[in-house]
Amino acid sequence: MANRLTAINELVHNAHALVEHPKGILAADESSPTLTKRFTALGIESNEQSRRDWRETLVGTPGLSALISGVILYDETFNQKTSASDEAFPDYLARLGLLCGIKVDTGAKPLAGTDGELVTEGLDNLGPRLERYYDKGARFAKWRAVLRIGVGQPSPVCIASNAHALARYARLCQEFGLVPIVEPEVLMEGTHDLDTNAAVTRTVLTAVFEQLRAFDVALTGMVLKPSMVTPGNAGPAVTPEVIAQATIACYRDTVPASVAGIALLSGGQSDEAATTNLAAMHAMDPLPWPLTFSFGRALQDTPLKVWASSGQDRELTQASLMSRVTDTAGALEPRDLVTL
Ligand code: 5MM
Repeated sequence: MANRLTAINELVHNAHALVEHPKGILAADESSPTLTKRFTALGIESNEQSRRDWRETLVGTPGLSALISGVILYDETFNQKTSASDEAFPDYLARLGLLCGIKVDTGAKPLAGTDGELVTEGLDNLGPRLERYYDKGARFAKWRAVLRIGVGQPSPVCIASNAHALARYARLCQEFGLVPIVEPEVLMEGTHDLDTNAAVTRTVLTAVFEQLRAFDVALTGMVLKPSMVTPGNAGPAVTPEVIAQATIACYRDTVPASVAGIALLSGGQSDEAATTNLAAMHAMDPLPWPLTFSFGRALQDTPLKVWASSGQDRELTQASLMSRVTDTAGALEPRDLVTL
């Protein structure tokens, strides 16, 4: 890095580029076991080549960079070359006008002292890994913490452990020139109601920002990737407007206006629900931060079915992805931010 000022300028520039209207982020960083599960459910064989072909098809979608700012890759893909042009994926993304992201956590593991709760690991040796990723073309990174709602859960120790790890990761990313995407996901599995999720999400985000401040993370050079405030998937259903109000109220109270932006995850919601909820949030302008999407399943599930049912037809699959991306980006209204 030339000096700290140059580094901060680049971070802030890239962080804002990630959430610049009308773009969002494509999360294609499923670990191999997760992608294998998704492939197997649709009868697709999962191996290094088939996973490479799937990711190459997605990112090679013509016109993608008009609506997608960046793509989050998994380490396997990051180190692969494209079959068509024999380019390293980070170089391929750069040529297509897409920022290259990399998932750097090593997964959620059992947290000792809790009743089956999880803490995300990956801090060991993270600095040298980030340096290598930056040198090979990554410009942002992602770390996902998962918090389950249940009786007495998430526990204070689970929240504190994950918030601490997210902040350590974020600070290290910024030291190595990568924009950290900070992802504390409150899972939607369960019978809980909306208010329960709202209370948990509020507590989690408060803890995360306390830790980010403790580590002096530059908020202008990071993107928050939270879950929407919804009832549990087996809980009492509410309208998109109620979800939007609860979500935005929660973020207003906990997310400083100085973050570069918020890029929501879809969390296993249907394509339609994720997009409708995002649109309902945008109807609540003015908002203090750019608000966009960083969806995995809500962008990929439909194209993956097309990929499977069409005998891996590239054009049909890309048309399906482009349709999902267009619908989702269509939920983002160009609006003035709140003037503070
Ligand atoms: C795309 O999947 C990401 C990696 O998941 P695993 O580590 O479980 O394999 C995941 O972090 C994803 O980026 C987020 O969950 C957002 O994706 P969704 O599908 O919730 O929008």
